Amino acid sequence: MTILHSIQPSKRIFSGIQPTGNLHLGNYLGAIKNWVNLQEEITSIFSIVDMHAITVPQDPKTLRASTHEVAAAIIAAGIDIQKSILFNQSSIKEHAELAWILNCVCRIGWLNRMTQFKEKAGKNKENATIGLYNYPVLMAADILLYRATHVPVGDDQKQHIELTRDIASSFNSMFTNDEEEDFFCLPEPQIIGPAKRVMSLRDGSKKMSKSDSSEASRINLTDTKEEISNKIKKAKTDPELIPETIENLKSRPEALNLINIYSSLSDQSVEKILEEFSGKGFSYFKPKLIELTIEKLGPISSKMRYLLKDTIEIDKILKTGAEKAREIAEPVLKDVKYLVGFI
Ligand code: AQP
Repeated sequence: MTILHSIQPSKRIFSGIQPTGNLHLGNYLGAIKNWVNLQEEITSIFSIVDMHAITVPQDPKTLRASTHEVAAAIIAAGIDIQKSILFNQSSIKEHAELAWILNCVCRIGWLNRMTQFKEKAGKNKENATIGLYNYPVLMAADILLYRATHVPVGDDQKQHIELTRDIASSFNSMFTNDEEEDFFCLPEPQIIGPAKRVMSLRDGSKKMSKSDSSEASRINLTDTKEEISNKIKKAKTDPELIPETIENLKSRPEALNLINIYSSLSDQSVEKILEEFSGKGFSYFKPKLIELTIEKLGPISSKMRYLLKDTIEIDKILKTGAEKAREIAEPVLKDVKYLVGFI
């Protein structure tokens, strides 16, 4: 009988976000907005994943500033640091230690299938960092280090959660005896709401992304009213009217994207939005979307600006969060090391 130090909770939420520049509407609707709702159910762990950020070159000064900005954005969007744990990944060394062990479980063939690496490395694959290739193993370590059961993410991260499940399952069969319970549970992705994948405002076939060279492609959480208004006014649409059913939007990605954004921001179903706007053109719809986006993002960006006036306080919040996270992470890593055979 193996004596272990950590306990598998019946439910535990973990998710992360990279401090790689301005957070955008996709990060907010695909991830943070859902985190805010989920924290009401159970203590959740949210990490600013700075170790993931350095998989592509970062200016150290900018990385530090972005870490503060992302922390401020998460708190401003409604994460309650009394209820949830918020910390930056690099302050818990166990992430890197577990990632190494999982590197020795994960197969090269599994990593070769990851589409995010192919997209981010592009044609210059030979010149990409090993960290960028290895990113999904570190992500698996982030999740499994807390024996998390649920991972709220945008649709783009689904493949990485599937890989995490494969790694967890493989670890269990390599290191847990038949008569013992599996050590890692297989975490479930939680991909919630109509804005699972918010698309670029300039091209409905590309996801809204921090690294898109076009500023007009995304709405940042820090955008002014004027910027939000201009970007939505210029957002690509088509000359057709808004239809009655979602089926009729399937071949109109830009139109569908704006309807999904409206639906998610207003917390109403897409059906309800179509009922309200069907038969109208985008010249009618866009001003309504502008008004709603400003109403929802305005308070977040003003609170963010307020919080950023005191970065020492933000550092304190992250440090307290790291202490709480470490209490969970240390015994899990201790167990993993034991199971693997380290003394
Ligand atoms: N467009 C999106 N729609 C819905 N969800 C999204 N997420 C990101 N983009 C969208 C979700 O936001 C969370 C944090 O993402 P991240 O910052 O860790 O990484 P990312 O997916 O690499 O974000 P970007 O903006 O696309 O960054 P770059 O341009 O650097 O690659 C995740 O839950 C993600 O699903």
